[in-house]
Amino acid sequence: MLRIALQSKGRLHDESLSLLQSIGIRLDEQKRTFLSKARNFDIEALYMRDDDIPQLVAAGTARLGIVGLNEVEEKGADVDIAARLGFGGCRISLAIPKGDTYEGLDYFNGKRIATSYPNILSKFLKENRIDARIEVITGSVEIAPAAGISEAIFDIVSSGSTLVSNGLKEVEKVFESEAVLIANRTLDTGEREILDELLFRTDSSLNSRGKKYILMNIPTGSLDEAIRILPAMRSPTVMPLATEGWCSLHSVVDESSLWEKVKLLKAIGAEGILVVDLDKIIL
Ligand code: PRT
Ligand code: ZN
Repeated sequence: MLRIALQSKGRLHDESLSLLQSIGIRLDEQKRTFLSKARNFDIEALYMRDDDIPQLVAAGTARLGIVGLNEVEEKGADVDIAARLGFGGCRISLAIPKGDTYEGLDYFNGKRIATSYPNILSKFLKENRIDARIEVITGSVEIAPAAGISEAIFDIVSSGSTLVSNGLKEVEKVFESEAVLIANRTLDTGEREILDELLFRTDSSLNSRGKKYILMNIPTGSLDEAIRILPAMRSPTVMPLATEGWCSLHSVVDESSLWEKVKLLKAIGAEGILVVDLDKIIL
């Protein structure tokens, strides 16, 4: 039984559970207490505050964990980053009052900077030879300048709207983060096998993000051109239709270029175009 630490509530909770669910691991939501066993996989979930997850995994109390890379870095936890999970994306940035002129890092010399990430910040300041004072506060860092606690802040930014509504502007992006799957460094062979299975399934789920399956009927004469428009993983699947001079073409396409490709395909005679959601891509 491999124990995985998940955030008990908060921004990463729902997506961590839906990722596990999407790879066939069902944790009983109703029975979600401190510890819950998966019904169909050799895993049990331990629900914790995200701050505690890196150390728990480093110490081995949980063998795996899902947490923001920012927490792993801040805690300096000695764990393996087994996979980047593509959700919980954010950055930790330096921000200052929006009316201030900013010409570079020199701005911060002699200033106070409020943050909940003192370790990441002090490393950055040291590397850049900036002499600033770090004011550690947990929560509502964005109000520190207005409250006279500091002149600047170093905090998580996602859309940027929290900064704007507090009269601040982002001036340096210091650390890029997303949710990661972390692993204890001393997994035994059995634990490693479970992790490998998890990674294999996670990959297939992540591979299908932002992709659609597309199929259409196309005049045989336009086939070469259609294949140029739609490069597939190996090559598109082509099947003859009962109607002479026509075939069916199947491929996978990035959602971001879907409509542009549909337009090109229609222009060369594609008909009956179907676009289907993809759940997994197993390479
Ligand atoms: O209770 P627990 O300790 O477990 O949770 P928490 O309150 O410490 O963390 P939580 O749930 O807020 O965030 C968990 C993780 O989500 C973080 O460690 C990041 O890895 C990731 N994440 C992604 C974010 C954001 N986006 C985010 N926008 N964490 C926090 N924010 C906050 C930020 O602190 C700021 O107040 O959102 C605000 C900024 O958002 P924008 O969109 O206005 O820029
Ligand atoms: Zn936290």
